[in-house]
Amino acid sequence: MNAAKFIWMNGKYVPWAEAQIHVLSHTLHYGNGVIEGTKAYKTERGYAIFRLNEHTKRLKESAKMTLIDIPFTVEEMNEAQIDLVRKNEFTGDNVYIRPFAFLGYGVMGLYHKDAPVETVMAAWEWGAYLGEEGLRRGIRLKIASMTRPANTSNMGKAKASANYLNSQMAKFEAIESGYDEALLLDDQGYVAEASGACFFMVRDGQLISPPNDNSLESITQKTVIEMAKKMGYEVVRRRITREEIYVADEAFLTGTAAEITPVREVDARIIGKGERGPVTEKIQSSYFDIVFGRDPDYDHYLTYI
Ligand code: PPE
Repeated sequence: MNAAKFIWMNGKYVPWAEAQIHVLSHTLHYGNGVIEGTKAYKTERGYAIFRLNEHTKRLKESAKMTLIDIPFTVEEMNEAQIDLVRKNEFTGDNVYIRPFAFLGYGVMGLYHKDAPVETVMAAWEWGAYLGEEGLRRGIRLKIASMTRPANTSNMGKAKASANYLNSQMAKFEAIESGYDEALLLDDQGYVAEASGACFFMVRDGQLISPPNDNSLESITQKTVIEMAKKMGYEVVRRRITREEIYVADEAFLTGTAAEITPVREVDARIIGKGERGPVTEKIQSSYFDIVFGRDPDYDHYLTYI
């Protein structure tokens, strides 16, 4: 990864190499931690963080869901992220911000109430999540053999570290099988989400994305829905089964890191013409216009540094 200069830990700036923790930190053993993934883009007016407040609010909400009491307000954490991007003196187009909270050292055993809560904001330069070529040509997606955990046994709407074991296993299986990314179904067999992004398909000019019944409430998905409607597309939220995807005209993934990544193949079925489709291309280029500050209609989503 690309190291940066400073990491914000519990209100103080620490040099990158010194941002360390004890090996007996609670979260390292039992997995209860919460993360965010937020992006700052280099616009013509300097760096701007995309939908900062929504991301920070989601971190607070994830923590509430998993019973972690973050001792900072959303406003304080927003300020910390703005300051962090400034302090690190980045130069590239893409900066990824990873705010997170975890349980530190001092308590063993599952009951975590007395474990200290550590709050951290890190940021580094991170380019195309699924590759530059993936953004241009599209990626190959594999439906994972594991499903997302059912809502009766997990909290998929928390961006909780623990949820990423499932994502990791699915992603590994996809890559090992020669694909780029995994798509997970829910326990009923309907599309839930990709290992680290949400799913859209285009059929007969209509954009279809599953409801967030068993997925993160994705901020990029919400942005794409708003954009697509403004662009005149019909957007439908409904359940999707795997065979429908196989005959879709186009498909793409959305996420802070994945941005708008076209899907050109799913489980050995070529999607559309096997390249980035025309609707996907329009959505993708409009998204980049928004995050890079080229679309005044969405300026309210940008926090300039
Ligand atoms: N689902 C999952 C499971 C997920 O991890 C992400 C983001 C999304 C949907 C899309 O959410 P949003 O970013 O709000 O549109 N995944 C983050 C982590 C990626 C990583 O590998 O780390 C991200 O994109 O930042």
